[in-house]
Amino acid sequence: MAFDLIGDIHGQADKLEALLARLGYRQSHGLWRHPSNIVIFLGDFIDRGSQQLRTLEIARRIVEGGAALAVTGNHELNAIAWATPDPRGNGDFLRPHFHLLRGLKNRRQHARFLGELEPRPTLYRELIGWFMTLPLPLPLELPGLRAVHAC
Ligand SMILES: [Mn+2]
Repeated sequence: MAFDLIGDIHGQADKLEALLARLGYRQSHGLWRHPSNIVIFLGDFIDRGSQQLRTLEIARRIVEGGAALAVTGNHELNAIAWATPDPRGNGDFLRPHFHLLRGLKNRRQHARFLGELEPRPTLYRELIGWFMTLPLPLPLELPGLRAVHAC
């Protein structure tokens, strides 16, 4: 078995599908598969691009179908922290929304994801939950291969 390593998709679903096709993956029943290879997603599925949800649908289906592994990127980690209330009870979140300087910067960086998912709170929670099932930005250890998102 060989691995195809794909990192930093950042909401570019069309480019992801074009890349998979070019690498010899074929889509059937909404799931991309390769006759011999599997994908290792190196994190940063989200933010920046205009196809946040579609990117996650494609990637998640491949991972859950057993044809890919994935590690978390710093953008997924940020998304988890953005969605998690600060346990110190200061009314803010682990990744601050309201901090005078960092709040705006944090929202701007996450704006494409929030733009697609904030109007869909159930799906939003579900996707944050999926991020939490991925290995954190720690190495994914495989025989002869260690995969990690640089962050
Ligand atoms: Mn990154």
